[in-house]
Amino acid sequence: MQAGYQCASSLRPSLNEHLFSKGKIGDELRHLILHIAQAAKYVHSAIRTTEMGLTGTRNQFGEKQLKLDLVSDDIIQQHLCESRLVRSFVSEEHKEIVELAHDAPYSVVFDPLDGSSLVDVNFSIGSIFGIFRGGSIVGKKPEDQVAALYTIYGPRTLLVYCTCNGVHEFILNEVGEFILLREFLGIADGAKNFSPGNLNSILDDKPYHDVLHAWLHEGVKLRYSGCMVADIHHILSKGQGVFAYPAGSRYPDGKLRLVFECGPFAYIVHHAGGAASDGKIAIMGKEITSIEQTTPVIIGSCKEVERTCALLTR
Ligand code: P6P
Repeated sequence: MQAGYQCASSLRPSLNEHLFSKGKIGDELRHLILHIAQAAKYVHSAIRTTEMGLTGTRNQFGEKQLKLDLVSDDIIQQHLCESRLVRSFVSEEHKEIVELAHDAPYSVVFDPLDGSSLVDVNFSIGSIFGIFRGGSIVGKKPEDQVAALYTIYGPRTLLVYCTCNGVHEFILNEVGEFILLREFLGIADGAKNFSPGNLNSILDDKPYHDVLHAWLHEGVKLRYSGCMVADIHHILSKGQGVFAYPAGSRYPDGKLRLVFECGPFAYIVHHAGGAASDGKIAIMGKEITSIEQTTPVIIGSCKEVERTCALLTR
């Protein structure tokens, strides 16, 4: 079947069809994304069936691990391995890079269940993925990703992917298929919503205090859930907004992870017409020096990101 063939149907196209006809990628990357989507279906199920509670262990960031964190991590690992397309992966739940098939074409970075501590209050949580060509990701930059995607497990389970030809949103339907909901999501230059992370740092960070003051004075509405996936999805879904998690005394280098959180979202937001910065440089161009690297992040509507960074660095 020639690549230009379009399936003429009134039904919403499947993720596979959309990747094939609009993803502008090869079969191997398309199959890898489909394996990740398949893993997300099992994570969706695990959230509803896995016993709550802690494992008694901690991840590389010293955070207590929930049983669901490890179950989700195992599910994703298995699907990456079964794809035979992954040379190595880096998971937020592992201290080291895990080598799989040495001659495989891609490396994958992922946070298996971002915001998992919110599962007991039934808030939306999500999984975040970045895909690089080749081997080790240390020395690379988020702009070197060939794809990034996330899934959000809320009242509806959604998947959003980007492969450099726009940002596209899918919903998991009642028969377990991801079908297209909206394509070519865009982010306006100005923000009407703000998500202020690391809020306690305004006590010792006057510039951040001034940023908050400006947003409140201008009537910009607060939207903050405590899960980065949900808060960034809010920006992509509403087409505007700004999310900030600056550094502070508690997190001198920022709290959020460059590899597993900020890098994939910088790639997605960039391709939706938004921007992501650490306050000084674009996250897309920030070199990965270690898998544990954290970074301050201001991400969303590009004019608002620009203004916020200017105010924060005064
Ligand atoms: P705080 C979740 O633990 C997370 O990594 C992100 O998803 C979220 O944006 C942030 O931390 C929330 O941090 O300090 O508000 O609990």
